[in-house]
Amino acid sequence: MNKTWWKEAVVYQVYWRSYYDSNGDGYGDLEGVYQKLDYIQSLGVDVLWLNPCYDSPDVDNGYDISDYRSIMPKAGTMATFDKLLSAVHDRGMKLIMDLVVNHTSDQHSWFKESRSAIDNPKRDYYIWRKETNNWRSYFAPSTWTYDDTTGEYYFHSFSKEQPDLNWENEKVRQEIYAMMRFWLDKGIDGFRMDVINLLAKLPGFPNAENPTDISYLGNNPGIHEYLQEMHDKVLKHYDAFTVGEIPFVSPEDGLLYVGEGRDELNTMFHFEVCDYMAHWDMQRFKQIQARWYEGLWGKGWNSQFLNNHDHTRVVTRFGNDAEYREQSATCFATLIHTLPGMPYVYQGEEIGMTGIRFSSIDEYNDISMKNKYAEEVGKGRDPEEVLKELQHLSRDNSRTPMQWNDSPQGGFTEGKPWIAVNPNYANINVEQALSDPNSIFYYYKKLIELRKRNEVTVYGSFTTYLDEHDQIYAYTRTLGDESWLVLLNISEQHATISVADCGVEKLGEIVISNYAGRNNQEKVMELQPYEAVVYRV
Ligand code: TEU
Repeated sequence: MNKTWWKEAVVYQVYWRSYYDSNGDGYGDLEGVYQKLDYIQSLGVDVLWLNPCYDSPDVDNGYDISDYRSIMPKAGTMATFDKLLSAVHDRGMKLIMDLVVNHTSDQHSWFKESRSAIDNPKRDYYIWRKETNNWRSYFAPSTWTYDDTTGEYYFHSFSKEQPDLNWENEKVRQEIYAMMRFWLDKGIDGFRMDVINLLAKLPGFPNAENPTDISYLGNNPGIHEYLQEMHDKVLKHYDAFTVGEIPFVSPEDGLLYVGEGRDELNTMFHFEVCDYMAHWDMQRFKQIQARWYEGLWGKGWNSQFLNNHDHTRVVTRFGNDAEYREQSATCFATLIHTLPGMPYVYQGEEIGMTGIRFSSIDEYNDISMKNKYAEEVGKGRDPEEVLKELQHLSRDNSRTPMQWNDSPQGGFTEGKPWIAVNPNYANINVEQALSDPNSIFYYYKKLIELRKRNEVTVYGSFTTYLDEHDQIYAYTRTLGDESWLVLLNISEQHATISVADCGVEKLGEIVISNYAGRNNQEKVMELQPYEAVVYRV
């Protein structure tokens, strides 16, 4: 298997607007990220993924870009960006940017020109039609919005403020490739590519049999030609790492995007867990991991993550953010850092930050949730019932500000935060974590160190045991004569297992564990709630 730097890397995702506010305007900013680089570096991560900070009206928190080559004022200036990039490199880390090229903001100059007249030279930078179809968008009941000026509809996979670019237009592709070179020439180390499999549209926009299954938005004919052209015109000329955000994809299709030799992307995120598993389901998770290992191992590279800026924090969604918060946080961390694929740490995950429940829709910011709430209440449904229904998976669950200490606003800002700080900041914060040698932070730090010192967690084969067990996830990673056994009790109940059922005769040294007192002499083990233990065997 080809060894590369990015296969051995751990990525830390920085949602800058919620990271640290350096100027008291209530928003995190790039200067704030710069000031926290020593903290980030101390975790041992290799790559920072910076969510979009390009100029934007901020309808979708930066995923509606109005100028790809300037920095959003609330984030800072290009000079600050350059300072941040240089400081990341000085610390031996890399920085990847979010590439959002399926759509722009409706305030982008391209769209303003395109919508101004039927015969405007930039008209077909976007997708215009006289009639619509029955497709839903991610953030609206229809993918079409009527534009009075020219009496036609334009297409948007997300909100009406995010018109899709027309990738069939070569001029559009050239504009995007030039923009990518602009950022790569500044020295960034690659891109996280936003819904990159949506670039190609289903020819003719036929009505869908089931419009609520929006998978018609992705993986359409032409997508691989676009990505191979992007690789040929841009990526192959740089040492650029790429990870594609790829919803609606199977392992077989995924291989078409990340297969070695396909000359498209290096790695990907699939969403079989985060988009379709609202709560923890061990059997389903095991089956997903088995299919993706079977589909990609030795041929392409996968990612491992359980939360990000779009998905509720792992301890709240899949673990236990009360009695077993620390145990479930470290149990899931062990899972993510020992499964095959590249681990992603979402800011705050390393200190066990939790999701929130705001009591009013007015406290939420997420356009996806607010649009859905308006749509459902607009049907006459009880607002309280709709709010309760949407809270669990609201994207704002993971967007509350980073909790630095127990001072007002968790030390995030001296001003009024753009979104409320989780009230539990007084006891869940970085300062507390750094002062406690047994904190979640130091457990993450140790996991990341272990990955750096032991290639078995990166390149080792993956064999599972106790497959029918609903609480225990047991698997080995093996590379040459080095083999690790990972035992995870992903449940609130105790679970008793026999070591012999895990394919090993004798346990070796304990590599890492989240409970004290475990030894390697046991033949039968009673694992505690959310206990994680890794042995050399
Ligand atoms: O997200 C794509 C998207 O719609 C996700 O929310 C989806 O539920 C899943 O995570 C991928 O299937 C990207 C960005 O991450 C998100 O923040 C943006 O709002 C969206 O694209 C539009 O750019």
